[in-house]
Formats: sequence, C-alpha cells, structure tokens
Amino acid sequence: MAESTRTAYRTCPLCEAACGLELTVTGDRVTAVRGDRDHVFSHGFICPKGATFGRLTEDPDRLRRPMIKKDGRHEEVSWAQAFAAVETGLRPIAERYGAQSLAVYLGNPNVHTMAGGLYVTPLLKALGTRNVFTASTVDQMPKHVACGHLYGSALTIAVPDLDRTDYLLMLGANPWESNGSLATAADFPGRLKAIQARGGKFVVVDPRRTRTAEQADEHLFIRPGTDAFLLFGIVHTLFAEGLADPGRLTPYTQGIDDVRGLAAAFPPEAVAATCDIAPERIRGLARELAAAPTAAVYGRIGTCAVEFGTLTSWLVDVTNVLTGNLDRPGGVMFPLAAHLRPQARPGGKGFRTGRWHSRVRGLPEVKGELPVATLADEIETPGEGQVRALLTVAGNPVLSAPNSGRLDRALGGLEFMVSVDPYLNETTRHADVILPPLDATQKGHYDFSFLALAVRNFASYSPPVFPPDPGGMDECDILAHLILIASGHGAATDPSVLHAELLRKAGAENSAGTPAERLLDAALRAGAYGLSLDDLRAAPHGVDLGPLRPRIPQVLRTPSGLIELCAPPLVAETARLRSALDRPRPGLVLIGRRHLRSNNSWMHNVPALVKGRDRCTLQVHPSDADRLTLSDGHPATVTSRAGSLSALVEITDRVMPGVVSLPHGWGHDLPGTRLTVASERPGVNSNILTDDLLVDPLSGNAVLNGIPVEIKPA
Ligand SMILES: Nc1nc2c(c(=O)[nH]1)N[C@H]1C(S)=C(S)[C@@H](COP(=O)(O)OP(=O)(O)OC[C@H]3O[C@@H](n4cnc5c(=O)[nH]c(N)nc54)[C@H](O)[C@@H]3O)O[C@H]1N2
Ligand SMILES: Nc1nc2c(c(=O)[nH]1)N[C@H]1C(S)=C(S)[C@@H](COP(=O)(O)OP(=O)(O)OC[C@H]3O[C@@H](n4cnc5c(=O)[nH]c(N)nc54)[C@H](O)[C@@H]3O)O[C@H]1N2
Ligand code: SF4
Ligand SMILES: [Mo]
Repeated sequence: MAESTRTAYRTCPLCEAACGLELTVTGDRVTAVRGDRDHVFSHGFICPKGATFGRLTEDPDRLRRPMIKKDGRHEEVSWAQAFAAVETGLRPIAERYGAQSLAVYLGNPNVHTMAGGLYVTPLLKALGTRNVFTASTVDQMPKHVACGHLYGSALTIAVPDLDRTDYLLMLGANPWESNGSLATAADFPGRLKAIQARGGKFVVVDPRRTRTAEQADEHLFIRPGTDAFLLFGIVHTLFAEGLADPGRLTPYTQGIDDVRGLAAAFPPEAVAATCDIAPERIRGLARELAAAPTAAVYGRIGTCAVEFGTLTSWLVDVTNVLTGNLDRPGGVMFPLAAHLRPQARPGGKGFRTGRWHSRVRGLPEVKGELPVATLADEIETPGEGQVRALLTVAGNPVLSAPNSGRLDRALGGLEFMVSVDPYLNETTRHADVILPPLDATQKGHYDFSFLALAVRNFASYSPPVFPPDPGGMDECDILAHLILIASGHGAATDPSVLHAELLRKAGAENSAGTPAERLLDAALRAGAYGLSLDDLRAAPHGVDLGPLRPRIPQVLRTPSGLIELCAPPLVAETARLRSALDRPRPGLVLIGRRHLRSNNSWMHNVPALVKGRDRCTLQVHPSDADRLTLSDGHPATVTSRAGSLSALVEITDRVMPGVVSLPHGWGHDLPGTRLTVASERPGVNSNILTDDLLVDPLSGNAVLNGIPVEIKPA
C-alpha cells in the first residue's frame, strides 16, 4: 500500500535567517523540502542547508538514546541510568568542592531551540555556578557590551533596515554564505540586490573578496582587526566636515562632544596605513553615509571576533547615530518581537560588566557569562574554585574555541563531564554521560532569539512534524531533569514537577499543550501584540507584524534615559587603540571563513553538504605563496603561538596579501567519535592556531581573526 503523503510547514532552525520551509512528508519521513512561497518573511527562499532538513533525523550516527562512558567507550543506557549517573557523578564533586567546581558551556544551538530559550536560565540558577562559559564569547559578545553601554541593555540591538535603506556599509559580514547574523533576514542576498535595484548601493569591507563582496557596488580590502581605525576615520571626517547630525535623536543623545574629542586623534591620514584604505576613500565613505537619504552601517563576525571588537561594534552604532540613521526607517532600527513586552518609559538600571571575574585571568563576566577562551585555565589551574566537572549543552568547543588543542587536553583531565548533545563528537567524546535530545522534526519551534533581531517584525510557531520517538526525550525534559538533580530533588523525580513550577510562575497553569508551548503562549499573551499561540497555530506561514518602527526613547534603559554615546570604558579603550597606531605591522595573519553548506562544526555528517571538492583549504595570496614557495594543492605547515597544523594550500587573490584564511569547524579525525561521513573528509581544526590569550578586553570575546602565523611548505 502506498504511504500517505502530506505537507507540513515549519521554520528552519539551522541558522538565523528563520526561513519558512514547506515539507513533503511521506509516512514517517520528510521526502522533499522547498521554500514556503507563502511565508510572510522568507517568501520561498531556501538555502542548501535548509534543503537537507530531515536528513539529520535519518543520520545513523545521530544519538537516540543516552550514552555512558565505560572503560573509555560509550555505551547506550536507559534514561533512568543516565540521570542516575549524572547525579552520582556530580553530587560528590559539588559537596566536596562547592558549586563553583562545576562549569557550564552553552553552545550556539541553544539560541535555535525552545529548550534553550526557556530552560537554560532556570538550569543555571539551579546549578548556582558562576563558571558559565558560552559560544557568545567566540561570537557577538562585543556587540552586547557596546549596546549595553549605549542603550542600557545588552539585548537592545539595532538591525539594518535592509528593505528600505539607500546605502549599506557592511563590515566583516558575508551573508551570501552565512545568510546573515544579528540581522535576521531570510534571503539576505535578495534583499541586498533589491537595494541596488531601487537605485541604492552597498559597500563591503573585508580582507577577502567574498561572494558578498563580488556582488557589492564596491569592495574595500582591509587589514584584519583594523576596522576600529577605519570607523574612527569616518567619525573624524563627519565632525571635521560638519556632517555629524543625529537629527531627531539629538535631544535623546548625550556625549557627542566627548566622541568628537576622541575622534580628533584619528584623522584619515593617521589611520590609512594601518587599515590599508586610502584617506580619500575613508572621507568618501563618511560623505556618502551622510549624504544618502538613508544609510546603515552593519558589522558582524569580522568586527566582533577581533582585538578591538567592542570598540568596533560601538563605532558602528556611533556612526549610525551621527548620520541620523539610528532608529529611522532605512537606517538601523530596533525590532519588537511578539513574545516581548516593551517598557512604557525610557530609563532603567543601566548596564555593567565585571560583577565577578574569572578566577585565573580575572576576565569580567558579561551578562553572567565568562569567556570560553579561559575555560582551559579554569580546569587546569589548581586551587580553590578549580573547575572539576563540566556540563555542555549544544556546544562543540573542541572545534570552536581558541587554542582548542589545549582545551581538548583539559577536557580529558576533568573528573566528570555531561553533554546534552545529539552527537558523539570531538567534545562529547570526553563526556561521561551524553544526553541526546529529540531531533528537530520532533520538536516545536519558535525563535525566541532571532525574532528580536528580524529586519521586519513577524512571528511564527512550528509544531512538531512527527510525534516524539517513544524512547527518546525532549530537550526541555532533559534540562528539567538536570534542574531537578541540581536542586536536590533527585534523578528519579518526574520532570513534570519542574514544568509545573515554571508554568505557575508564568501564570500558564490553565493552558494546553507541551510545557514549552504553554510557556510561549504566556509570553505571547503578555507580549507587544497581545497574540496567543492559537493565533500562530492558525497561521502556518507566519504572522506579519509590519515594518520596523522607531522605538526611541522608550527602548532606552540607561539610568539617564538617554543614548550614552561615550561611556567611560570606551574612552579608556580608545586610548589603547590610539597606542596601537604605533605598533609594527604583523607579518602574515590568519582569518576565518564560512561556506554556504557548513554550519559551524556540526553538519559535516550530512553527505549532501560535504560532497564536492575539499573546502577546508588554506587560502594564500599569490605573492605570499611565491615568497614562501608554497604550491597550490600541496600541504603547508602553519604555526602560531598556540599550535601548529598542516593544511592544503589554495592560492587565490581573493585574500589580500599578508592574509591567509582557513575555515573553522573542521578537524573530524579525533578518536572516539561517531561521525562516519565527517571523518572521511575531516579537514583541519583552525582553532588549533587561534590563541586563547588574545581577547577583546571589554567583552572577553576571543580574537579569531588577525592571528599572527608563520607558514612553510610541509
Ligand atoms: N576560528 C573560528 N572559530 C569560530 C568561529 C569563527 O568564525 N572562526 N565562529 C564562532 C561562532 S560565531 C560560533 S556561534 C561558535 C559555535 O560554537 P559551538 O556552539 O561550540 O559549536 P557548534 O559547532 O555550533 O556546535 C553545536 C553543538 O550542538 C549540537 N547540537 C545541534 N543541535 C542541537 C540541539 O538541538 N540540541 C542540543 N543540545 N545540541 C545540539 C551539535 O551536535 C554540536 O555538538 O564557533 C565559533 N568558533
Ligand atoms: N553557511 C553557514 N552559515 C552560517 C554559519 C556557518 O558556519 N555556515 N554560522 C552561523 C553563525 S554561528 C554566525 S555567528 C554567522 C556569522 O555571519 P557572518 O559574520 O556573515 O559570517 P562570515 O561568513 O564568517 O563573515 C565574516 C567575514 O568577516 C571577514 N573578516 C575577517 N576578519 C575581518 C576583519 O578584521 N575586518 C573585516 N571587515 N572583515 C573581516 C571574513 O573574511 C568574512 O568574510 O553565520 C551563521 N551562518
Ligand atoms: S538560510 Fe538559514 S534558515 Fe534559511 S533555509 Fe538556509 S539554513 Fe535554513
Ligand atoms: Mo555564531
């Protein structure tokens, strides 16, 4: 008998673009995936990753049952055994050494799951440890710090109003491959082409001629790590030429004269040689930004994972303020998600970092998080407060964190480790217990994080496509179990006890659905548009909530209720930038890159995404290859302070002279993993080379771009 076929709609959970997918479901399989043409936000767009939705479900390597490590090998056990092992492993360590002896690492997919949005905060509370390390500190932490100082809240992040802008200056972002970040914009490339089609322009600043750069009206090569100089050169010009004018924002802005004072030290002539961009062009950018009817400056990984990440992220917003483009249509604007309630009046407690510091290196907490760049220090350094046990949730720091060779060794020395993760990979191979959640087709989806960063306000909820695997466990239940263990209720307690408590706190006792659905419903009802989960269920293609609207002053949470343009920590950091002007230029430096068919470290086990030619190559400019006698397709040895590896050379003028590029997320040849497809073409782990000692001091974010390296033929 032929199996029945149906159509299901759901949001893709794989990246920040939040595309609507149309799934063809035959029996218990997703047999085809297309972009949902009726989706209010993505209008049918899909990328090759989204097209593989459902393939992870079938991956024979994906873990379906918990695993316990015995004599160095992982074996399947029951859930009851697994949670009992977690309790037995963690309790004596906590009793003997205290709560701080347990560290947590939260990885990127936490912002792509409902469990991450709803259960991680209570989990951290129950664990009571300050040793919370996150993937945010190899990513966007500088943006949070900059926005915290400017607007009073780390989560008050303005996104480029792509659909209405006349001029976009993009630094360190490659949405043609990444599909965008800190700006949820399904079909980001299409939205960029639309700027050009309506007579506008976009300019890309990047040490590589990326696919995005190729499509741009102009591409400027820049020396890695020097965007703060370029932006200060622009800000200097705005003041020098009388172009600085915040317009409507003037009464809500404090500190403009202080910025003027700081910028005085950075005339285009002074910074040009450092960033390798001509003074005339720097002035030109300032004039174009000021003259465009509307304009937006947008920066991403290349502006965050660098030495002056916070300063650069701050200057992005300062430029938007000074050109009158913050909070106006066509500039950069603050989204308003349906599950959030805006405050009625400006003002608040403000923002601070460093309420506590990491034990070994004294790095400040930000948003209650510590830099993963110092996790190995905390594990390896003896003394009171030493980390002896680790819980990872949705993270693979052995491939994603700086100096990961050292971190890998440190994880091997832990007394106990637990991972909530669907794969036995480079990180989880160290875990004594692995707790794999149900896969994406079996869970509901709502983007708590990315709907607050969307370039147009919209909302959508995706119910599970398939019923849960009866022997599997939803991630909310897994985290609920861990919360109950951490709070002393015991491994055998039913997770419904914990769900009930959260539902009571949210005032959602009388609603229907899974606990996550009921918590979402409560948030939507209290939220900005008074929606309910039923409203979203009735709209499988999403609910459009209109273009972004101005939100200043209400959105401001600084004690003054104003935009604090020049907070003291940024003044001090500017002094450091100034002294860096005199530094000798490093020799070769390493930067990263992304490919459309990758997803950080964890989708290389999907055959459709790894086929084709080797992508994990070391890109080198022809002039450097000549000088170093490197040949295309041959291995070279790359060495940094942190480590050394051998990579295949790809000679290309896509990178600027003096810059080499290696993608991250590869290196799948470590023993003890279960990644059949990925280990056939393992690639090399670029984070063997990145340096855990290099961080952006204000945010603790790792420096992943601009790493000094030496290269010779292998
Ligand atoms: N050199 C260099 N390094 C980088 C970067 C760079 O540009 N250059 N980029 C950085 C950035 S931006 C990021 S965000 C980090 C990412 O750093 P991480 O978050 O540490 O790494 P990922 O590769 O995203 O690994 C995600 C893990 O989550 C698991 N997972 C997938 N889905 C789920 C789920 O639904 N639930 C659970 N519990 N687990 C799941 C996967 O199996 C995998 O183990 O890497 C950073 N590292
Ligand atoms: N296909 C795919 N998509 C992804 C991911 C993935 O791994 N694969 N990861 C997701 C995640 S977690 C994130 S955070 C986003 C990131 O989204 P993006 O930031 O758009 O990601 P990248 O493609 O790494 O683009 C960063 C660009 O910065 C450039 N760059 C490096 N150093 C500098 C510098 O000093 N200055 C300037 N101006 N540019 C510099 C690099 O050459 C690169 O082109 O992508 C997300 N989307
Ligand atoms: S762009 Fe991102 S959200 Fe859209 S289909 Fe691709 S992976 Fe999924
Ligand atoms: Mo990221």
